[in-house]
Amino acid sequence: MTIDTVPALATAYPVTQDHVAAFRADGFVRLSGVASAEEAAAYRRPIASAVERLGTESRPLAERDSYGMAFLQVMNLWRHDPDVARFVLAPRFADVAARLLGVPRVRLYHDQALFKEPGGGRTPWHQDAMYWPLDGSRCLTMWMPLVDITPAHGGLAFARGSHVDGPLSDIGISDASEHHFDRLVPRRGLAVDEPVAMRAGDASFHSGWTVHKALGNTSSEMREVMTVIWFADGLPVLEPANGAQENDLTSWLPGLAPGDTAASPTNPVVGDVG
Ligand SMILES: O=C(O)CCC(=O)C(=O)O
Repeated sequence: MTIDTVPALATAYPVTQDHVAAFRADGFVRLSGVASAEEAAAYRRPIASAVERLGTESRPLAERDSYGMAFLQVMNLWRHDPDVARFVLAPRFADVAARLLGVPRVRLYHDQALFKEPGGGRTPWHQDAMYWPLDGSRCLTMWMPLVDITPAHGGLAFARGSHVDGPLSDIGISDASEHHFDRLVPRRGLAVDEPVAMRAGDASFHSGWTVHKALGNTSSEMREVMTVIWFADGLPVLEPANGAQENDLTSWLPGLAPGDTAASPTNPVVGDVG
């Protein structure tokens, strides 16, 4: 497939005041039809083929730990495939991200495909920003299935309002994080927004500190999901608070140090919709 055959994704998605209010209050929002069925279908092939080409996991599910069983995780696809780059750098998606954050512009942090295999395990409760040397309240993730999914494919659940107090643990995605948040969520009186059926091209957007998890995939089909993470333009790089953040600094903000503006060549500004 050549670069001209994938759709541009350059028109605006109609983000409403209610979407913004929900994102700010709950820490996430679910939006229908961010990409049309045709647009999602056009990108499914290059993304799935990049996952196939670039993925490194070869162990059977039974030989993996909880993290490894949760998904085939392939990052930075946009740097390897021009068609996937059109998706990751799409003005429409970045414009939604900027509107939800309430900022003029966002920069790309990184992308990752999260394909949950049939029989793949749950994704334990966690907060993404625990991995990021950035102000997590100014970062967000788009999670978009490229195929129609039901909760049984491994839908995403959110703890509503869990983003407001920033970091609630320093535990990475693991059985320990699941255990920690399984106790913390009810103790804080947070409601769990259960997974919903989604059409290819629907998407959820969640804030960096929102506690979330995904169900295991009990279906017989691959859950093909693509994610993109952005942050508000102008953020400073923070002193890494743990080893995961040190790794992220090297991987996703190359050449930068704490105190620098987070704007390496791999963090382009995105978002000018037509
Ligand atoms: O797709 C999953 O299973 C988990 C997704 C997730 O944690 C994320 O996108 O931040």
